[in-house]
Amino acid sequence: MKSSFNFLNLLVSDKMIKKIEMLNNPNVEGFIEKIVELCNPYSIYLVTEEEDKDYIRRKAIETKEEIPLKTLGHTIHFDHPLDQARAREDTFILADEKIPFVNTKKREEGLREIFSLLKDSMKGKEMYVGFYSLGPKNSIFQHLAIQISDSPYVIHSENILYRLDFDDFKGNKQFLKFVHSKGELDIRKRRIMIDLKEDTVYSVNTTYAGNSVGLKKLALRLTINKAVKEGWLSEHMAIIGFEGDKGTHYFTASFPSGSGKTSTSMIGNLISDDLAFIREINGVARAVNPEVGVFGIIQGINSKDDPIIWEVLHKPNEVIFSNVLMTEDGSVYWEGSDEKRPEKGINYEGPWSSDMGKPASHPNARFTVPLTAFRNLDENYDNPDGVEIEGIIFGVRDYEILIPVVEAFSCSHGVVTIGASMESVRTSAVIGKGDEYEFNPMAILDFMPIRLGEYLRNYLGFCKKLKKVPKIFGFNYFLKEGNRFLNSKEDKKVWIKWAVKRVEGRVDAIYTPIGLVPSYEDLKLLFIEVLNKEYKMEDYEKQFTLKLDKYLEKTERILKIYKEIQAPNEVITELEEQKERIISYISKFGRKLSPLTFD
Ligand code: SPV
Ligand code: MN
Repeated sequence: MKSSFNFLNLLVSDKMIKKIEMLNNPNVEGFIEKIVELCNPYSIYLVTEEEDKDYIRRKAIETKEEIPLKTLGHTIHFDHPLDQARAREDTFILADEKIPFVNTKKREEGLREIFSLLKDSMKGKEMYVGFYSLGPKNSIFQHLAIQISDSPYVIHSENILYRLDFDDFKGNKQFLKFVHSKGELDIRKRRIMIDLKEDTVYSVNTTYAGNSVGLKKLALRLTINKAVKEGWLSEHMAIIGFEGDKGTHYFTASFPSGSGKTSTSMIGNLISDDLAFIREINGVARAVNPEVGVFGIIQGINSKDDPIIWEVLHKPNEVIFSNVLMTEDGSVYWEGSDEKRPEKGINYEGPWSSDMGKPASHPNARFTVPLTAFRNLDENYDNPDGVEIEGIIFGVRDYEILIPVVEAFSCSHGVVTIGASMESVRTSAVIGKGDEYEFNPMAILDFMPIRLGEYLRNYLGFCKKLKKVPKIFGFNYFLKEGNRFLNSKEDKKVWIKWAVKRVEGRVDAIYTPIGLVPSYEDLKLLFIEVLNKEYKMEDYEKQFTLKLDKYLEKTERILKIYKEIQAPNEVITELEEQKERIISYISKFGRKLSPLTFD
């Protein structure tokens, strides 16, 4: 059969033509044609099978987007100094109405702007077209996606992070579309336009993966929109299996970027470190990882605290390091590593030496690796049916208020007063000022493409569909007294153990106005069991004293936000009830409530 595919004046091999004809998918042809016409590349290369991955690895090196390092499979990539993190201000949801907390731009205007920036952007360059599956193949969770880019680094990252899947595009299938061009890397003209109407995202003048690798955070905007329409959840969450006395229990965990999600994922069996698709199947919440790789923060990774990641980053294996220091002998160094700090090297700003008094690597420097490199990978990581979720963790970076662990009274109490009430200190994963508290419900606000109230309505509706409801926990690893953290890094293992025991029904909890908290006696035993450490009563008291006045202020702050945006009644009611409970406790016990006086 003759294809109607119109190659214009493009250099395309017969092999590529055959591939396209084989698909017999007019949507795919139409999409590629449209982008060819817009971006005007010199040639086109379809990434559809294993051998194409080799081609892309070679191209990444030939174009100097990546530099090979001395360990086999390791390369380094540098992003522009002003392009080291997600660019919130340059990222727009195309919508004709204003939406609170969403950076919108009128659709026509946004499309006009991005098309003019993409016009002829690939002139003289090769255009790569990658075909992927978000989520396992042969699965109800699956979404197909195509990434077009002129950057071998971007396609290389996609090849590591996602499942290559060409065959599933056969016929008239729908798919998500991502168009990226490095353009001139003129950061002033960096734009990311998200078109929910056409399930398409355009990105230009950037290479930082959070802005350019479509299937990661750009796809998240599209899938949140789909999930809310279709009654499932697309979340910024890790998926982890924790061992209990009665076998493995799977949890999802949502933390704002740079606030403990990856380290939490390493405590159990890894399925996902960043994203989750969750569906109700026969009354049970089941989840899959849309990805098969990790794009993780490297700063602070050391052999003692992070032995698994350390191993992944030091053995011969496919790794793209980005924005770390490259040394003369072809190895890398990052801040917080326990290797000796080199005297000099090259980083994303050019030559670096220790006497410059600057960090050797960027705080948002990253590594890109396949999941299969991790020795704690869970056997179900690619299971088309997903895994049953029994616990949900919402964690924040809060130095002042929240206690280390609390369990919600119910699904809606947890969703509203823990997940939807998250306030967390901003980290270097987003361009801009650090160290400010931000309202960040479900750690997903940066990716919210629709009204937050609609998103929460769907979440609460999801709770109601479940016959087996996961327990919801709030975590905070970052509580301080003055400048000192009240917990050590490894204490999180104890909070997790407690949560697992709660899921198994093997431990009691104490009622407080904000939720259920662990007793001193139980934690004392768990500290011995998990860390072989003595847990002092005075530490418990410091960590778990409820600052009721602060909790009240927080509840009022959040309530105000949700009243202003006319959130669903259930959201308002949960918060008002929480407020009343806190007020009544303050009148009985005062502004602070020591856990030792808990009943
Ligand atoms: C995050 O910042 O949440 C990440 C990395 O997972 S990025 O791809 O930049 O979003
Ligand atoms: Mn993330």
